[in-house]
Amino acid sequence: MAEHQVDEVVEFLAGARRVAVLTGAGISAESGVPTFRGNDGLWKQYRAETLATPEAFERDPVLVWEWYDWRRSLIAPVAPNAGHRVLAGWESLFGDLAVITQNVDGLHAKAGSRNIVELHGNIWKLRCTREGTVEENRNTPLPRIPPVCPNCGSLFRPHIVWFGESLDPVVFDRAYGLSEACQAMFVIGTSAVVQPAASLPLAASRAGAKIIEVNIEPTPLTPQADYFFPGKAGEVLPLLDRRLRDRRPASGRERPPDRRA
Ligand code: BV8
Repeated sequence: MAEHQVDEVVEFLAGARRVAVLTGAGISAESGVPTFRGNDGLWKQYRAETLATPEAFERDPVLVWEWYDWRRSLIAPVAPNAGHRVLAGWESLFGDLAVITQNVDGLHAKAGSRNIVELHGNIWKLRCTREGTVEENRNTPLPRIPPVCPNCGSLFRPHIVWFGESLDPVVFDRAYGLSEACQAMFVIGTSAVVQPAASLPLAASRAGAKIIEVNIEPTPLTPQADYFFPGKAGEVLPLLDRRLRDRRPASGRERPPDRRA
């Protein structure tokens, strides 16, 4: 990582208070969770985009549930990694930090983050396809596939946003508001392809925020990022964290001039 870039970012963040972090599957890769587009993203030769759709569920709910049950059994035993833990610690360091995640694995919460926006839902939540009621269920494996609603006997579906489905407008509006209000946005471990999540860094940049991207390889967003740190999230974030803590007291007592004062 270019030392002068680290210095600049640490200097800028030393006085920043409102920080947003957009994460994708890459931040969970070092915990052993398969990414979507990486070579490990396949299940029984199916691509995620073909299984994570209402059409696939309509066609074969057992197949789709077998896939989610496989992912749940994979995610249940894994622990958050250093990348997740640094972000959890930054909630007190910055005073006003929000994690906006595309991940459904729940690892940010498991690491201790509290201010989380789950754009695409959560794999530990089931929703009744008839009543719309949502319940938490952490059974792995699921005792019955497909799981059904104990109240009305209708199919449960994962409480997850599938391709072709709109995000919950309340959730997306919150994410958009945080993106427009932040002074800096970290974009970590995402291929920055899936919409509308990939539009959030552009909204933040348009509103004057610094975009700091962390990824093992460049993405379509990299040309618009102010800083690009090539590397694994679980290695880059602890390094930035150490430098930041050397430079600044906890929870932003030092305030920079607010550009929207
Ligand atoms: C919608 C839940 C209204 C499911 C998910 C405009 C143009 C083109 C297409 C569209 C468009 N608008 C809408 C669409 C359609 C679609 C879309 O964007 N398609 C893509 C494929 C082009 N969007 C939708 O359908 C959205 N709904 O827009 O509704 C509408 C509908 C139709 C048409 C118009 C409007 C709903 C999208 C949400 C779908 N659900 N997840 C589940 O999990 O089961 S999306 C899912 O895929 C993830 O949540 C995530 O968002 C995405 C995967 O991306 P990443 O997380 O970035 O993961 P990926 O594997 O791709 O990349 C990992 C990255 O990490 C890589 O860059 C890698 O280099 C890096 N990395 C790896 N290891 C590390 C690392 N980085 C750092 N450290 C490491 N160790």
